[in-house]
Amino acid sequence: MLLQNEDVINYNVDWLRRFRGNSRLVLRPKTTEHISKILKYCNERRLAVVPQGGNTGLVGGSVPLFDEIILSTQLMNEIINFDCNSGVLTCQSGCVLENLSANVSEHGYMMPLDLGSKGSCNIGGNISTNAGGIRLIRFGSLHGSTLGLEAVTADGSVIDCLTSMRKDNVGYHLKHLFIGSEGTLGIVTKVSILCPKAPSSVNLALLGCSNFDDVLKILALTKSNLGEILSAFEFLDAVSMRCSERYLSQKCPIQSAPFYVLIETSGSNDDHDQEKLGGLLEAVSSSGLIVDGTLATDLSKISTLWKLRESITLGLLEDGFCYKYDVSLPLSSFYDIVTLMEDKLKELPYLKVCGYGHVADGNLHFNVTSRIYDERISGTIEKELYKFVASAGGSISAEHGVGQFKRDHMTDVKSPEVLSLMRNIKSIMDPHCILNPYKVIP
Ligand code: FAD
Ligand code: S2G
Ligand code: ZN
Repeated sequence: MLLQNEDVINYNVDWLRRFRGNSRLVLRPKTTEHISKILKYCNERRLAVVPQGGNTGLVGGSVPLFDEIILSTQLMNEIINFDCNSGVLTCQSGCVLENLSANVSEHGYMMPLDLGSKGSCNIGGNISTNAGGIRLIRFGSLHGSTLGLEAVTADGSVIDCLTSMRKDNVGYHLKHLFIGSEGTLGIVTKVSILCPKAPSSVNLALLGCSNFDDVLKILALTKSNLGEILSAFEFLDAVSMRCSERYLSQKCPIQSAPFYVLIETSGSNDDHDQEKLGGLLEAVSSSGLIVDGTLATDLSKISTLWKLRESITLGLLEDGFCYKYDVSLPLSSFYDIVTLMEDKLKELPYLKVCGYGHVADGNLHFNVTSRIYDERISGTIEKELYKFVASAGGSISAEHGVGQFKRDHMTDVKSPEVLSLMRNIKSIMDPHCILNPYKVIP
């Protein structure tokens, strides 16, 4: 469709309002065949294409830089099959994650990932970014739960790696090329995902701690005490919690603390799970690791507590501009970057510095906000943060990908041999570089 003004923004600007393209053309195919024909046509004429799912990506990967054609999977939202015996869901890539969750839960199953963007993100986008989310600690990454997929490469070839089998050791495992490649190697059109049975018993504890070391001690006790029933372990600092409270106009139900931890259990026996969780809560409070805590056992209270974690992202945007960094760090220096950056930024007009995220995965979401974009703030963060991550042996992108935002840091973190192999793979699969140009590969 040719974009009228009000649509231009929706498709050309990323979710953070940080990156803006200038495309006047969005194509919204419904089938694999449509995509195959579109890409064949574009490839022959060297027309660049940006694949777009829910446009909730946070590294500018889903929007054009110039006038690349936007290929939206919005209309590819058909559920092809759900096998109630195996829990394998087969669907088109434009299905919205939340709709898939609702669908599989009717059969007593759940999706193996849960993100705050579930209301808009597509499963094709999740796979293309190898999205993590709050349940990675329990269900692993999409490289494991994606059994197969179908994708279309730049010349229009349909690569059928779709399977509902858990084991398929025949030839190269090509699906992994498309998982996390952010639309630069092909457009994912269908996926088959292994869904776990939905738990009959869910509990969520919210604990307040006086320092980050206690968060780590609670994490260690949680892993040894809860074992297989642990399904999420998230942390947020006081600034993040206040930000969510303000956004939601909802008070945190426990007394203020410098740090908070959310611990979720998912199992099949309430008594067993609550006994284990009770043992853990007893252990952490008798060791003086918490200042306060509350336990939610009914779904509505559980959802209210999760909202405090999920609303941070939206709350931060209310400040104006959000400098968002998603990094992996060793737990030994995990939160140091927040205190370091507070000091480095103290002379500049920042509003907030905060840290939250999937601490059990070693994944920190570091954010700074200011009224308007300030190059001095961005420059200070870029200079200090990447140096800190490199010196700590971390990763400059834990789950959000590279997109255009982190592309120019690739030469700092990937060896010339790794980058050259990436370029060779790209040149075989997309020799005319029409797929999501200017992203991921510097
Ligand atoms: P888009 O943003 O549309 O695209 C993302 C990338 O994938 C782009 O490079 C695009 O070109 C490519 N792409 C999209 N569809 C296809 C396709 N079919 N074939 C090939 N390439 C494709 N991310 C996490 O990992 N964990 C979180 O916990 C998390 N929480 C979030 C919370 C909020 C409030 C928001 C706004 C975002 C969050 N994200 C999180 C980031 C984002 O939601 C994920 O990266 C998500 O996977 C993007 O899906 P999407 O459909 O919106 O993809
Ligand atoms: C999360 C979402 C985006 C952000 O909340 O887990 O992945 O960094 C993030 O706020
Ligand atoms: Zn996250």
